[in-house]
Amino acid sequence: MLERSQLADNALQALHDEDYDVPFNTQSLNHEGLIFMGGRTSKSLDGDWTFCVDLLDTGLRQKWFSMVPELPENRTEPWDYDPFMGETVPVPSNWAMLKEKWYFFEGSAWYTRALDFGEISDAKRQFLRFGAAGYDCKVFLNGEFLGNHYGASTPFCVELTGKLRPGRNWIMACVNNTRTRDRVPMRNTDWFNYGGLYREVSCFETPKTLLKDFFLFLVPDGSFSRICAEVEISGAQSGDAVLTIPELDIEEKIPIRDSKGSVTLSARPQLWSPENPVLYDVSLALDEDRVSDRVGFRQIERRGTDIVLNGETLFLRGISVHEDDANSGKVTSETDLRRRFAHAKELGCNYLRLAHYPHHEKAAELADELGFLLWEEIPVYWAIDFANPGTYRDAENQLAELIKRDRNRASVIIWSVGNENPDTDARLDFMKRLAETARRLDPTRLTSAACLVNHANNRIEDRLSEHIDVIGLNEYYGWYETDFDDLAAIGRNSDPDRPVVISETGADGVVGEKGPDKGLFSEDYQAEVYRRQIAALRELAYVKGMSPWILYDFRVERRQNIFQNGYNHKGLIAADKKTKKKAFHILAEFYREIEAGTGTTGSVS
Ligand code: GCB
Repeated sequence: MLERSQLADNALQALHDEDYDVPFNTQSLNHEGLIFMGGRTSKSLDGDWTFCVDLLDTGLRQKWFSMVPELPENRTEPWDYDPFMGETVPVPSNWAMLKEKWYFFEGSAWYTRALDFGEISDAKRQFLRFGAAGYDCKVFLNGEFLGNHYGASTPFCVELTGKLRPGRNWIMACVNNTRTRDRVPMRNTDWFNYGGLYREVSCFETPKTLLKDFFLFLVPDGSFSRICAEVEISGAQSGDAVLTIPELDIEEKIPIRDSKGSVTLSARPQLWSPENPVLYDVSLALDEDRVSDRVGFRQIERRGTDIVLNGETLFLRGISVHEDDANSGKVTSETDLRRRFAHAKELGCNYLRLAHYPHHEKAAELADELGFLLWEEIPVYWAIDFANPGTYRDAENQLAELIKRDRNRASVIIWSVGNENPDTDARLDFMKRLAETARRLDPTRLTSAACLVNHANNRIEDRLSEHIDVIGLNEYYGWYETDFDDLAAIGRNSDPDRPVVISETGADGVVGEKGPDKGLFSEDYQAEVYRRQIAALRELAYVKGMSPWILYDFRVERRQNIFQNGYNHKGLIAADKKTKKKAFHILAEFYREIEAGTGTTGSVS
């Protein structure tokens, strides 16, 4: 049967064209369009959006986005979907958490909502901002395709200027979470593939000329006495921006040429640290536009095998954490974040690894306020199509979006460019370039990657090491690797010239009746692995921190044995985010010792 839809260019094409999606993959919504948001007023577009899962991509084939509202009785053709009525879902949300029949759904889903504007001023620009959409998000306004964004965990902006009409407008977003070879991550991950508009969506207006990017930092020259501001504007080539930091008596003009400007100033701010997380109110103005932020100043560097904060060596007492919740999936609330930091504090942490993708932007804001150091990461995870230039472009864009989003956060000390990737030539080139990009966009932080042990040689040996500042090492002695003696052998055989942090180690431990009394998956077994790991690691002088795997149990499709039931149980706290396991207390005790200066790592250097 042929379709009669006038909405498709021609009815046959809608059925027979297998390149129907090609025009919608421009990836034109990327870091270049990201706008600095601090202090801007925006209108929330959270709440109910009409929603439909679309396994066969019928919406793109039939061009659902070009439909206009029409009463059912007035329609002249049978619509296969009506974006303007019917089922709604709340935004932000992950569809997997809303209905059982959507739990494992992977494909496209359509979100639609009205956007009402009164008068539209010619003197203003209008934008949408999506906090994150997993994974590909195609955006339409009143039937027009405005671009798509790749990457499930970073924000993007869509310019609406000149396209809005007074009164009612319709936004549609087609969000697709299909796992494909070219994406970042690829097809196989040890976390749940949550799809949807799962972070906040908003719209905002700016003057014609706007402050697009604002990076403020303590110049990392060891003097702790110079602050640098870098600014980028949009809508004009030149102008004068004004930087104000009242508590430091700074009010300074930044001349803009070719849309960019920078200034370096003498200043002696109090230094930010986990013990003294002091933040300064800063603002930046350019003609009509004004943004603000709360910024901490501190210097992080590596010296030999040391990590040095504000001139003092540091041990990173950390824990890894996923963005995952038994009820809300990847949707993160401030309550959830505050609970996470409270648990980390109880554990004695000064550091968190936000694995394995950019977490909600509020996480780093709170870490700034509460005094935690952060490792932030992009999902260059396990197998990636390292030889594919399109995949590189996607990974680099995710990195750039993360850095532009968070580089005013004093808490963030490490940009990580990947996790457990095979040591091939293509991977080396790919990740080396990512590390260079991180340094180019932000010369004030350390780079890292979570590397694997070379089991053949029992050594820390990864060709990427010389291109990053900190070697992250994932090792699972006591769990995937049985012989703990090998961990000591790695200690003896390795001679890294830069700091090593144990970016992961751990074991599953299932709490309560569901877990076994002894052996693998028991709480006791997990606790014993922690005891033995701590005993081995405290001997390694070049280990300058650790972030064991992981704070909370988390949902994952690939773990299906009778103890796992769709969860990774390596949490020190169960998925209820309440029940602490025995291993929690063992790690807490070690961190207390380290903090008191009696448990620092030791004899092998
Ligand atoms: C790893 C991965 C992490 C997994 C963990 C595990 O090495 O980096 O994503 O969840 O091991 O539990 O196996």
